[in-house]
Amino acid sequence: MAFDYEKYIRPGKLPHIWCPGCGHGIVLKGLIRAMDSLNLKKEETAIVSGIGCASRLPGYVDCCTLHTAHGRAAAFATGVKMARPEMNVILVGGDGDGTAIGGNHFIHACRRNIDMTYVIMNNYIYGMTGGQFSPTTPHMMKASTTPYGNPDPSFDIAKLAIGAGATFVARGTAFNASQIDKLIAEGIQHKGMSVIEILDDCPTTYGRRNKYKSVIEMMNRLKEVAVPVKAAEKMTAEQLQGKILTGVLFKADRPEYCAEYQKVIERAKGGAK
Ligand SMILES: Cc1ncc(C[n+]2csc(CCOP(=O)(O)OP(=O)(O)O)c2C)c(N)n1
Ligand code: SF4
Repeated sequence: MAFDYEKYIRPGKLPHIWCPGCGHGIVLKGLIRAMDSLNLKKEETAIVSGIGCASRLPGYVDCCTLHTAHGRAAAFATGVKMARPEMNVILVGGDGDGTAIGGNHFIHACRRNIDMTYVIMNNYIYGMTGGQFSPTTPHMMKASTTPYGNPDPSFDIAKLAIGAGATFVARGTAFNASQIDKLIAEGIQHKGMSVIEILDDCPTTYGRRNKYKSVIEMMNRLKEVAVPVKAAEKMTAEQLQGKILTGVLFKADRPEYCAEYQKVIERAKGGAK
């Protein structure tokens, strides 16, 4: 039987805003399948976002949702989790929202290892505002603000998250849709800060400008560059040149923030110094 997405969708919010071929819809469906596979209760699940095309995602999902200010998803989500630690807190947003204006909130949520799951849709661009370059725009690729090519080196979101202290870090692509739900579900089950980067595409402001002829061509690029971590172990440095690792990239055990905070509350109640 076909999967019933409708039970998780707010019909009144449709049609969605995304362009044909935008990868964000693939991520929305992956997130819904992940929620369903874990049997998450709608009233115990909060999806929090900032601003951008990717950040419109929570509006379509029938659970507790917060659409906040640009870059501030991690700050609002931290508040939700601290006030209601029993809730499943999922953040969603774009590379611009999460690693440019929201970069500071992102690294500190990772540092605290607070039990939340951050799904970052990396389409290399500020899609909503017309395609300005972001911290993940690849070197020398074009954006509206770098019409002759982007001279900046780009962030590796997964490495940034690991370096900042996240204890579950994974990467998938919009091409491999069936992997997205599994990575998100594993991230939600992990106790601590989980970051799942999904490479997806903005054909409208990035694809056209960089001379991709079609969405299919962009999808094929994702297919070609992605290498599962297990397969990468058997490849040489030369073979891995220009490839992007996918799957679970990092997993560690470290004290979780809400639990640590609770200990401080208990100590304060007991009058301990
Ligand atoms: C404080 C503030 N600055 C700038 C903006 C304009 N703005 C809206 S969305 C956006 C970029 C979103 O890019 P990204 O997070 O990568 O998501 P995408 O649209 O590509 O999915 C910007 C700069 C804003 N809304 N608020
Ligand atoms: S502008 Fe780009 S990111 Fe925004 S909906 Fe269109 S394709 Fe998606």
